[in-house]
Amino acid sequence: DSFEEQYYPSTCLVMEAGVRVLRRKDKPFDKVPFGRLFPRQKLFRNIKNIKTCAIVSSAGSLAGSKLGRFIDTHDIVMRFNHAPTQGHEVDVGSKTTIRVVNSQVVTKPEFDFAHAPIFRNVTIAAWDPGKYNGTLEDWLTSADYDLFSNYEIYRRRYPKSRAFLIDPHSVWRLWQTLQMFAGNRPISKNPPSSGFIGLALLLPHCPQVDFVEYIPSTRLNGRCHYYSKEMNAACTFGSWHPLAAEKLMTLDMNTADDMSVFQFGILRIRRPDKLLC
Ligand code: NCC
Repeated sequence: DSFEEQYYPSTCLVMEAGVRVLRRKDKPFDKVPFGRLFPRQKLFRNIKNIKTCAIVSSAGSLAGSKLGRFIDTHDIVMRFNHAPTQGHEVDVGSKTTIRVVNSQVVTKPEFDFAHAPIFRNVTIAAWDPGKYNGTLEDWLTSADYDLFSNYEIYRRRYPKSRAFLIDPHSVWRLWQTLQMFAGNRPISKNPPSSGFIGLALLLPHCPQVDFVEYIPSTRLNGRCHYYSKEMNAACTFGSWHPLAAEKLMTLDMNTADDMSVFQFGILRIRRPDKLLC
């Protein structure tokens, strides 16, 4: 077989993982009180008008990037967990459309998920991996962090909010996609990071995604986050999440040139044509 015939685009693989949010009709949530609180709306408004999206990683090397204005030009801006914009606008912008948050952030008191202004007036997509091969019934009692109670509090408090839960099965399908891409190198049996989950969630809704400072640029400074002084290279290269595999696969999807990726810190990923996949 020629290389041409064997090659199947990574973007197609990621789209096929089908990372999705849970809906009211999904069993067993149709019978669970907080399941009736899932928003009826679509994840994104006016999807036909969405042309460009930015995903802002929380990497330390965003500090000093001055990418804020560029980030804010996108129709949709995705951020993660409690990553702030206030005080960092020049580097990371000020617009936020959606936050992908892990279940620790929903649960741990220090993040104050149900009250903190940072989680208001933005779309929320919360995730928790549960057990690999677990059923959704199992997940209700065996989530890594019991995100359901705070989710329910949040939804009751803000009934007009757009807060969704990500289907944990789709998170593990994404993990399988990563393992497929990595071939015979075993990746860690932990879920992908919020960054990669966010990319897979967003790509089907967006023709062009600019992922900022996910592949580390030459600004790489050893800091974990742009918003804290903590030094930890594992945040960038991975220890618990299969982060290196995620980043290799994402680099495989990139269409921007090296100047853009490694000097500016911007990867560009185009949604594949349906005929291609
Ligand atoms: O650090 P975190 O991630 O919130 O970062 C969000 C996403 O940005 C990308 N990233 C981050 C730092 C860095 N140097 N390089 C990067 O590429 C990653 O894609 C990452 O997903 C998470 O994925 O949810 C994570 O959350 C934190 C933590 O729970 C929250 O920040 C709340 O404090 C996890 N850290 C710990 O549990 C200690 C982290 O492993 C994953």
